[in-house]
Formats: sequence, C-alpha cells, structure tokens
Amino acid sequence: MRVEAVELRQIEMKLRAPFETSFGREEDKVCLLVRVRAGGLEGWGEAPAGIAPLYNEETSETAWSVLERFLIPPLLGKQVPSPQAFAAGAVHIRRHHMAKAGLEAALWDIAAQRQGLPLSRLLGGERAAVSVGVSLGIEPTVDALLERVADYLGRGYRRIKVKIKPGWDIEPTRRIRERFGDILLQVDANSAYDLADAATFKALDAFNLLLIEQPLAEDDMVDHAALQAQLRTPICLDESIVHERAAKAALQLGACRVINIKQARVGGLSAAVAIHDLCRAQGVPVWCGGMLETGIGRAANLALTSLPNFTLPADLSASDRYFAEDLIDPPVTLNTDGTITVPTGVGLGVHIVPERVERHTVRMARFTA
Ligand code: OSB
Ligand code: MG
Repeated sequence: MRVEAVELRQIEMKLRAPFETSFGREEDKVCLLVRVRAGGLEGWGEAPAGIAPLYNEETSETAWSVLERFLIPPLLGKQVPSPQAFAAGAVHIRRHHMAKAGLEAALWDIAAQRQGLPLSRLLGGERAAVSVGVSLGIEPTVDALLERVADYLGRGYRRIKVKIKPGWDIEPTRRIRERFGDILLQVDANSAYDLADAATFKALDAFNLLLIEQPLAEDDMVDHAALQAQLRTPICLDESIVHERAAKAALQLGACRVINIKQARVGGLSAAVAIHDLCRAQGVPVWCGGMLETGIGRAANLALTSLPNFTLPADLSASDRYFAEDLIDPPVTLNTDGTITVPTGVGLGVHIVPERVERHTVRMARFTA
C-alpha cells in the first residue's frame, strides 16, 4: 500500500466519571488518533498516551512529536508492504510504543480492508464475542465503591477489577467479597507497592482473587518473582511487559502467571500477537487490558481479544462506561451474557462519526506525500 497522507489529532473527551488509580486521577480522556490514507483506503488507530507520563513514560506530546518527526515522514509516498513491515522498520526508534501502536493500528485497519476481512480475522481471531469486565477506580469511600460494583454487576458485567493502593487494598476487597460473594474479582496496584509490603498481598491471598495486577515496580521482575513465590494468587503483569522479551523474561523468572496484553503498551498489534503466541505455547493465560480507549482503540482491542489464548475477561467495557457519547456509532454495548460482540465488518468494522471526532479535536495536523 502506498501511503498518501497521514492525519494526526489530539482528542479530549470528558469521562462520565473521574477515574482514579494509585498514580493519579483523570477527568478527561486524552489520546491521539492517527488516520492514514493509503491505496485509496482510510485506516484509523489510537495512541492512548495522556497528558502526563504517569502510567508509562509517554505523553500525548511525546507521541505527537515522535510521530510527526520520526514515524510518519519515512512512510509518506512510500509503499508499506504490511503493518508488520512498518513495525519491523520502526524498531530502530527506541520505545515510544504508544506512538508506534497508533500508526500500526491504522495500517492494520487498511490491510484488513484490502483483504475484505474483519481485523479480528486478519490477526488470527476465532471468537465471535469476548468475555469482558469493568475496571473500577479508587472512590472517596468504600461504600461509594460498593455502589459502583452493584451498578456494574446489575448491568451484566461478570468480572470486577478494583484499583488498589497502600491504605486502599484489604478493606475494599474484604467488603466486596462480603457483600457480593463469589464474583470474579481481581485487583490492580499499578506499581504502588514494594516487596516490603508482602504482608498486604498475603492478606489479599485469602480472598480468592483471579489475579493481582502489577503490584511492584514495572522494572522489577526479580522482586515480582520473589512475591509470586509467596502467593497462591497469580500475579499478572501489565506495565512490566513492554515487549515480547519482557514477557519471555517474566515467565522464565516466575515473575507472573498471567499476562495483561495492551497492544499500545507493547508497541502495536504485531507485538501483541507475538506475546499472545508465546504465552499460548507456554500454557500461560492472557487477557486484554485497556486504557479507557475511545471506540476506535476499543474496536482494535476487541479484534485482538478474539484470539484463542485471551481466556480471562478483558478490560473492555461498553462505550457508556466511559463516555456520554463515543466517537463511533453504534456504540460498543454489553450483551446480556457479559460479552461484547467482535465487529464483523471489514477492517475495524465500526462507523466513526466525523462530526464527533471534529468536536473533540484540540489539535490537528495533516502530512501528505
Ligand atoms: O492499569 O489497567 C490499567 C486505565 C488507564 C491506565 C491504566 C489502566 C487502566 C485501566 C482501565 O484499568 C481499563 C479500561 O480501559 O477499562
Ligand atoms: Mg493495569
């Protein structure tokens, strides 16, 4: 495909409710959208880098800069044989995974359209619908959190994930178990602890959690291995798994027993599929994480989650969990059995509403051959 033009947009959308984690509180969703024109087709991707480098090192500014200066110019007017070829060619640009992933996703959208296939099929997906859960932020009180859990269980979500941090861990988990019994429950610390806090995790071990996500520092595989050895509950790594080599190292060291795959964090859908395949070969379950994506990033995540080794419920919720109005129409909805249907149209398979994209754009630039 010959790349004719690339459009970059920074998007800002009010979240329906603030989302608080151990690293900060977000009231607005901020990301970049990448729109590629190639061979007469148009593809879209989302780079979920926000205002501040709190989840990882990237921001919407750094992603914009790297896309504008280093990732987009070499493509303009050139033949790009495949999304994988783009990914391989971008390896020499160090890191900046979200920036790369946004552009790669747009190329995948186009590649799937060229073959007349839904993206899920092109990636090797098999499932028509995927099991999903909801990720709940830190609330002012445990009672407020319990109301949110009740609300989402009532809507049909079958798995609840709660954010934890020191001082907000054992008590909310215990109260959820007391009130809601044997639901599928997991916690996510976003790196807020160190090994000296092992006693907290041993206490959490009693609650029969599906997994404990990213308890320790993102670059500390050794301490994660030491903690995992003391727990029954599987540790799941999110921030630590930045590429396939990290996944390989984590599994070899016993630093986790489950991996959260976010295509944006690992540098794109190609890397995400590679990690999926590695884990599958080793009998390690994976699940699809989320970054509060708009319908555009969510559609790519749904396609990815249809691959066979995504066996735990995804952090992929309906559009109305995040936004009053999504960028796609119809929005993503939850089926009564707690699943979301994987789009079956060609490419991303969702209808992007230009007027809504325009309305939420705070910065835009076009690059042409
Ligand atoms: O750690 O999984 C995380 C959102 C932003 C940044 C990091 C994380 C999250 C979530 C939300 O947990 C998942 C979702 O998109 O619903
Ligand atoms: Mg996480």
